[in-house]
Amino acid sequence: MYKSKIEDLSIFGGRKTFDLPLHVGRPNIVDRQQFLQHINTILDTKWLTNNGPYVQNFEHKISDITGVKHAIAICNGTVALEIAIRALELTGEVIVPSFTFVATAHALQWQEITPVFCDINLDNFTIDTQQIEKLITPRTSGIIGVNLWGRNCHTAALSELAEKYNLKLLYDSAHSFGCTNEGTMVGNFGDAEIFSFHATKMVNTLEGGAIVTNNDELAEKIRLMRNFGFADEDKVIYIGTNGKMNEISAAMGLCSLDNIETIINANKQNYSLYTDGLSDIPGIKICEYTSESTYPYITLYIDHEQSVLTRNQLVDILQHDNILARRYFYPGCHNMEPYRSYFPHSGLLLKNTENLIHQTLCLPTGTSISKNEIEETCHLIKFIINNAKEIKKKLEYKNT
Ligand code: T4K
Repeated sequence: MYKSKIEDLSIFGGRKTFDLPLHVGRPNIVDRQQFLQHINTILDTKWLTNNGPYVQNFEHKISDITGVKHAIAICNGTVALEIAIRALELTGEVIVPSFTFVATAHALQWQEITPVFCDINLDNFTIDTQQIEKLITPRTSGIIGVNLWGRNCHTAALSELAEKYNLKLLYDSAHSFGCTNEGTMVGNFGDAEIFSFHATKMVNTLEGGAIVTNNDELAEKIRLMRNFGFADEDKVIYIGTNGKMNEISAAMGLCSLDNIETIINANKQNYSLYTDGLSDIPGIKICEYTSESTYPYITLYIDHEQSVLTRNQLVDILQHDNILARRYFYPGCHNMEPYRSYFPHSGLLLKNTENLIHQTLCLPTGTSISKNEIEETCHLIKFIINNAKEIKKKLEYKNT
């Protein structure tokens, strides 16, 4: 039911637009029957984990789709980052954007490597290649580029920098499985890349991730590190961890991959509905994708001066109406602990990040949101912004 007066907004006591919450990151569950059959097979064969047939099959499919020589399935994206960082022998300092999920920074700090936060480009929210050079010190051992929200880093410039300064180059492509970069599948860049297959990702394995690389030696090392460093039954040759993916996760991943076109098409259709529904709203811009992306996130950019309401006020109003918009990636890694205490002034170098953390929000997409729900969401946002001055006053009054 469309709202016609501001008292209809749930934040002011009106009925919620949706009875059940609409989530950002609702899992794509595409073929329940196939998944249940796989679970039965796994239980019958009694092979649950430790590089079982489903994991191997999943890895082959990842390699086939991305065209990367080696795909190593891992229990989640964070551990994938941790293993890749260790296998690449990163030490000292690594340059990384602050505008990312905190796992990117934590995977370094967890191994006592200092994440040195770099600003981002405003064209596509990826690491600012102009700033990197200023952050390099004798302790710098690598760069982690984050392909944020399915948008590509400036890979040519990053490769040039890595080569010039003899740095390792790793990509956090947690959001970018299935995307291409100037015609090449994401996964083929840098020394290695990682994907996340968490429940909230376009392709999901419940919890899961992968490291992909075209480097034979590195791949072998990563495989061993994923399994405690065992080279043979009783022979450990590296420090390792337990980074293995289990068979049920891999089965879920295979179901996702079998239906990847359906998921991408749903994302594209949602993006086009949002683009139509949110056009011509003052101060609201939907962040654009090129056709190289899988359109995994719907991100809005809010220009406070034009929209009158702040991003936080808009998120608050939407959440009351059961549209659980998210403030990804607020407040930026540099404003989270322990980084905030370690480097209290790092924000001074992060001008674009400091602005963006107050200006973006993500809306629901994927296979579980309907055309009707998107249209109602867009209509609600339009209604809110069209009545922004009055709403702002009422919010101020409510908070006094
Ligand atoms: N690098 C980057 C750039 C990343 O974005 C991430 C993870 C990583 C590395 C690390 O990869 P993983 O170790 O996670 O594989 C979520 C995800 O947990 C996280 O995977 C993701 N990025 C991040 C962007 O978002 P939260 O803390 O926002 O999750 P949560 O629990 O609030 O869930 C998000 C929404 O999804 C909620 O509204 C509820 C809904 N949801 C969630 C789950 C798990 C469901 O409807 N069903 C579910 O099963 O981090």
